[in-house]
Amino acid sequence: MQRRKFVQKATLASMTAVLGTEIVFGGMMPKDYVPLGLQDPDPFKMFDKDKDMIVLNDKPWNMEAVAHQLDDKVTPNKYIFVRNNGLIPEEVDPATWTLTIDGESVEQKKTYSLEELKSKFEHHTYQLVLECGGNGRKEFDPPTKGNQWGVGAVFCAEWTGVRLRDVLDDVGVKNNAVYIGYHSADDHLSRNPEKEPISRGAPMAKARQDETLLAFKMNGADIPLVHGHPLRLVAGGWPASVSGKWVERISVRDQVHDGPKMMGTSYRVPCNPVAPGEEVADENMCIIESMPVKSLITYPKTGAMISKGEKLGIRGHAWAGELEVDKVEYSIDFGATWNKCNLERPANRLAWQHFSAQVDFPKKGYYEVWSKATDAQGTSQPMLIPGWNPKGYLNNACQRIAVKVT
Ligand SMILES: Nc1nc2c(c(=O)[nH]1)N[C@H]1C(S)=C(S)[C@@H](COP(=O)(O)O)O[C@H]1N2
Ligand SMILES: [Mo]
Repeated sequence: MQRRKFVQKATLASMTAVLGTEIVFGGMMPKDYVPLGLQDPDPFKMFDKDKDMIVLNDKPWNMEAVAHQLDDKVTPNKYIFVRNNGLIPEEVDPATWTLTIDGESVEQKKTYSLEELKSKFEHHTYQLVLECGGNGRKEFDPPTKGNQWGVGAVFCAEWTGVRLRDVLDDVGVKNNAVYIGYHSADDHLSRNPEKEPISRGAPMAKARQDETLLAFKMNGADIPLVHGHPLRLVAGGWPASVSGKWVERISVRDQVHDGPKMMGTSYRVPCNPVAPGEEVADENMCIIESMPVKSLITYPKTGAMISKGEKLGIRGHAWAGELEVDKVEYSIDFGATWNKCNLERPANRLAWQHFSAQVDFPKKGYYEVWSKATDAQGTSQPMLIPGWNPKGYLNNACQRIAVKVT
């Protein structure tokens, strides 16, 4: 959130809330005055995040988790990465929030209050993996522009809401519908009200899946503001950019949605592999749909030390976009040989799956433990970096932790 704008619009009560104490002579403050105590925003406090999360950018706010913070089966808010393309909305009132369904392919446009959405349609709860398309970007060479995400722009939370499909059916969608696109309440960085920071979407088949929700709860509580309160589109297994936060309007389109971040190199990759650094013609770029198979060792933290003769228990999660993960293996010899991990079934479709193994080390010294998942179609993670692309998307390389046996 842009602190200055927040302060200018904020009431004394909300400033008091952020400061955690009363501004004693608050009524005497000049108009538009920014109290010193609010000039240096603490993103960890502001977003309720663990102080070991990594801040990648403050305009807009972007922060990610480190691998071992993602150890929980369902990710708690304090470890959930933050990705914003614009400015977090400041005035969000669930009591007056509405969602409009419009577009070329609706019978007629229709607006619902949040209360109507909640009372009219059945509620559903799913654990869903949301991973930024650019997660892992920092490993690409030559480097690509954008937030230099490590491995922590991913999480699996439990979302509760109504099915987008049920709402679309209530509105009435024409046969020529091909795509939905979301429109949200966040402002463009330029503050130009005519511009949207991001407006993406998905084909009708994805929009109509059981698990595609208009969510109003995350992990059993109101969605935190930074993650889309009071209403968020969630579409697990696809780049998290499809999951529009603060959604106010969904357009049912008779063509592929053409909002900001749908075109050019945004969330698109070469349809066929290219050489690193190569320029790719627009017509040879394809929109990212299902995310690729991936795994993450979340315990122990890299740099673990154990004594010779001890076994090391490792664990983590694996996910594969629209697909289930079939197996996870680990290697301690830089990928020369692999051993199978125990792998649990997902809590529901599009949730991540938990793996674990007991690892034996032959002698004292330095090791790396690598994990590799394989999806239900037999596709595995690449050991090192996958195909280069202009914006550094879809890095699903095997993750590694260092271990010292003493
Ligand atoms: N309205 C809106 N929705 C958005 C974004 C945004 O900037 N504005 N960012 C998208 C991107 S690129 C990602 S990766 C996810 C991040 O979700 P999170 O901040 O809850 O982790 O939100 C998506 N939805
Ligand atoms: Mo993203």
